[in-house]
Amino acid sequence: MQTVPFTYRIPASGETPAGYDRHLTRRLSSLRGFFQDGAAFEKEISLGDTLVYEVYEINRPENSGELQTGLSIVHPGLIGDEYYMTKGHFHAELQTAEIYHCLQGEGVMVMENMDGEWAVEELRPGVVLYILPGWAHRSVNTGHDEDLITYFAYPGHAGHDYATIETQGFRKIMLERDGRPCIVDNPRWVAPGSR
Ligand code: S6P
Ligand code: ZN
Repeated sequence: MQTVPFTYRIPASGETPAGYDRHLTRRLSSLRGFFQDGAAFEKEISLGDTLVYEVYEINRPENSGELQTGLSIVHPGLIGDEYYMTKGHFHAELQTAEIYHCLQGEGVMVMENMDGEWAVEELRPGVVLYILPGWAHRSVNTGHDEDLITYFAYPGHAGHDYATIETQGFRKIMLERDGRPCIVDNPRWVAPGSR
């Protein structure tokens, strides 16, 4: 890990990210149960364990004086009529914010908090999204051919709570209707406490 100030690069369009410490890949097999249409998911995975999204991270200590930063790349695709997306999470240290800067592609961030509020914000190149503390977030690629690429930064000690979203889902999901992205109530959403 670096012990003096350092630089790294946001790759030019089409370039493979270089100089990052970690490269995480999320394939269909790691997303079983996340999409609405189970039959479409099984059909798709029978054709191959497709790469859905990737994360390139800079490795920093997990303390509040540090920042965790990197790139998130969601590939284009659909499972049934639901767009490729990240798992989504709350931060384990709930009251921590996050910044996303959209670099390429078309997408949205689906968000909600523990008070029942939700929000969906468009991600387009140049847009900076400030996610308030306490809001779960999931990026969704609503484009048809292009990767959705974002640069993120969040407090070093934030950590991740994936279990809450894995159990209850997000209140809203993004489906394609007549070729366009639509925000739809999640029919499988489970109210906290009713499990
Ligand atoms: C981490 C930050 C991103 C996501 C990445 C993948 O706090 O929000 O780096 O980790 O976009 O999403 P997920 O939900 O699989 O972590
Ligand atoms: Zn996050």
